Amino acid sequence: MLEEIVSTMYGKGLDRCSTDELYGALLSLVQRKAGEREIRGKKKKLYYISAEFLIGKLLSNNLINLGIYEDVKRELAKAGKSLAELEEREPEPSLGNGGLGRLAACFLDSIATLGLSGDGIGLNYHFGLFRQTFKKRRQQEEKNPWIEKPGWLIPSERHFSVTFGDFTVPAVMYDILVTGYENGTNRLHLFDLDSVEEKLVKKGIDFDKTRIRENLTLFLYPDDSDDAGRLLRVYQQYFMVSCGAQLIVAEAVERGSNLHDLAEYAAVQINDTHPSMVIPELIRLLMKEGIEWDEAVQIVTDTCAYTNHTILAEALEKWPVSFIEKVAPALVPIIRRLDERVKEQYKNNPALAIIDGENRVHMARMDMHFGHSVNGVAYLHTEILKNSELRDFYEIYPEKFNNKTNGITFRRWLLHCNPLLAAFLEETIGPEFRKDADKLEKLLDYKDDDGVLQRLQEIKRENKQRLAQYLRRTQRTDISADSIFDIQVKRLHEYKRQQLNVLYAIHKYLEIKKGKKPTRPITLIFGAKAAPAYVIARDIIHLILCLQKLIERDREVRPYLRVVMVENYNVTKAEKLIPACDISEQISLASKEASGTGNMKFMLNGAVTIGTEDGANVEIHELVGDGNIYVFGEDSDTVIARYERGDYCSRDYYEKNPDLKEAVDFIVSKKMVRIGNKKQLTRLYDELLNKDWFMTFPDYPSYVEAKERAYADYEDRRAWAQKMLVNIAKAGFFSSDRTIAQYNEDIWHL
Ligand code: 26Q
Repeated sequence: MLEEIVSTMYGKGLDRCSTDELYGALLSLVQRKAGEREIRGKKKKLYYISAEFLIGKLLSNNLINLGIYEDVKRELAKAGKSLAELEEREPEPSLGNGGLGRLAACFLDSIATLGLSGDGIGLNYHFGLFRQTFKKRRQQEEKNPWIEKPGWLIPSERHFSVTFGDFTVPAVMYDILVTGYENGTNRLHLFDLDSVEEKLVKKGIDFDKTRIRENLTLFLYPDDSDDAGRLLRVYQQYFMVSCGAQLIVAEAVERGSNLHDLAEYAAVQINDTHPSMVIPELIRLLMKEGIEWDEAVQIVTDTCAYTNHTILAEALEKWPVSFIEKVAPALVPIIRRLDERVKEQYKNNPALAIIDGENRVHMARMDMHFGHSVNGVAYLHTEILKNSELRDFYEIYPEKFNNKTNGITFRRWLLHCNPLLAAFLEETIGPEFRKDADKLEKLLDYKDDDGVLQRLQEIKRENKQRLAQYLRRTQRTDISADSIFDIQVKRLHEYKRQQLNVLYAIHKYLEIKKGKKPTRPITLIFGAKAAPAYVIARDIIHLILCLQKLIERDREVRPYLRVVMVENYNVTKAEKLIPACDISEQISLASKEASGTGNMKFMLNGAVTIGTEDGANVEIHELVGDGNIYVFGEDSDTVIARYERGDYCSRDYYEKNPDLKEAVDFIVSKKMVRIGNKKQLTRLYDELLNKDWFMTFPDYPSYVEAKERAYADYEDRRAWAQKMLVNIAKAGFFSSDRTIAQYNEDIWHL
């Protein structure tokens, strides 16, 4: 199959092609085969609008979904070529920050896999999210170019124009084909400007924030925590939704809509509040086509649905009216009119208003009033939205609220990233699990089968060895596959509590120094990017890197404990780390992690979770049972009540617990300050002692206890393998195919 392609493309044999030529040939093969399967001719279509699509590398995944992975691999091998080398050559598009963006990518895969008609709408960030490097034990940011020709982007025929306050720009659209697993193909539409000037980026990720025509799609905004460049972010958002709305309306008309019936032709899912301006923009477009106000509002409400991904108040977007006035003046009268309607209807509750007393537009409130569905992303998260965070809205619109527990695509997070496990599962329980994730439960029949338990351990060990090799090659760190791999990888945020894990590492270090050695060596692996302006997050990275160095240099401790921080954690690295994990760290402060999706990926690959009763951990716990997860810490009710009382004092815990005190004090010890930066370490120490907003200290004792228990249990290798088996067997629920089927059943009705 490839032989023919390279012969037409380059006029030579496979064996004589360069890596780039082979890659080009595979691109063209995939694009052709994927194009043949496009899902067309359905009346109603879903548009998943999102500022982020963290799609990861596409080649292998597409080969798997098209059912030609093995054939291609074999044909290449025959010519002495390796598919792995081509996989490595592919750049990773990093068009997302973390969970929300990766979820959008898993959803596109499942939508196509279920044969539903649904496209993604987003932006074509030229440099994506920053690439992380470590210098002097600190995070540095670099641009991350990923666009190449030939590549996955297909320029489209459609052109739009977007009018901002001071100028109008012509927009271009690129498409990436999204293949379903042995099913149809949809598209991810990424909008861009021809006038974007990559040379605007000088050092690192610095650029002139004011030159919108030239900078609009240079970078994905890396902050879910700070304020700089907010105006540019609003420009990005309006650009995205204006193009998206124009596309939605144009395609609906092409499919036969008269626009009065738009809701029968289009469903729009708003991924957090970043695309919320699509609501007033669609109203504007409908009114331009002659539809009256009341009807336009109703049509848009029937079309749009909103997903909430966070309960952190600071992440709920509120834009000053003046920003919108500057960026999208045409939307201001519409938003004001929507706001008047709300204020008229709910006179005595300012918490329901779209525009508040300080002239800020609350995007989520607009979504809840003028969308027909509001969903959280895990059972606990949705309960918290209904009962506390969005309670006022739940009271007026109980019928709009629903839960859709997140999921992950098993194509990428099992078949692709863990071929050994996938093959063994097929041998043991047959191939049905590939299409129907619930079939993984058949594995439970083998819970007492020594052969199966043995093989699960062998596969884990093999994956650990591969990871060790990879880290040796890429980061020059030597870790042993005989140690316990205890992994925490996710964005760096105080609520996710990497600092709690570090406190444990320090505790262990001090214990070893005092002569108490662990039964088996422990390798604590971290991976995390910090938002560039998030000072404390950067300090936590600094602390981890200092500790890593300290232990590397310590011949007494090094054989028993290692700390390794993986540079530039991204989808590609996740695919190598997750299959090699023994213990999955999911230790957010209860009530703060909406769902988590890494937790699901680890479970599916046979890691055992240590976690709080937060997000989807609650559902994992319920599925696997007490004996197959390590749960610790205060529950969400306790935490929420403590926030309400406002009486948390971290110093009290510090003073009452000598073990905790010793670990915290070590942050600013002579040893650490010699390796690290005193100012940064002290700032972090002070933050913990005087604030500790995410309450690591109350959970510290139970966390240490849970870790010790898990490490001790690990020594009963057979019993541990049974835990692995139960986790894998019960992971079926977390297939994004299930999640998407529920979205479709309850919200989209495609
Ligand atoms: C907001 C305003 C200004 C600039 C940036 C932002 C911003 C950017 C990204 C706000 C939020 C995000 C990302 C949020 C996110 O990733 N949330 C995660 O979503 C996952 C999928 O539902 C959940 O599993 C995680 O629990 C949740 O943290």
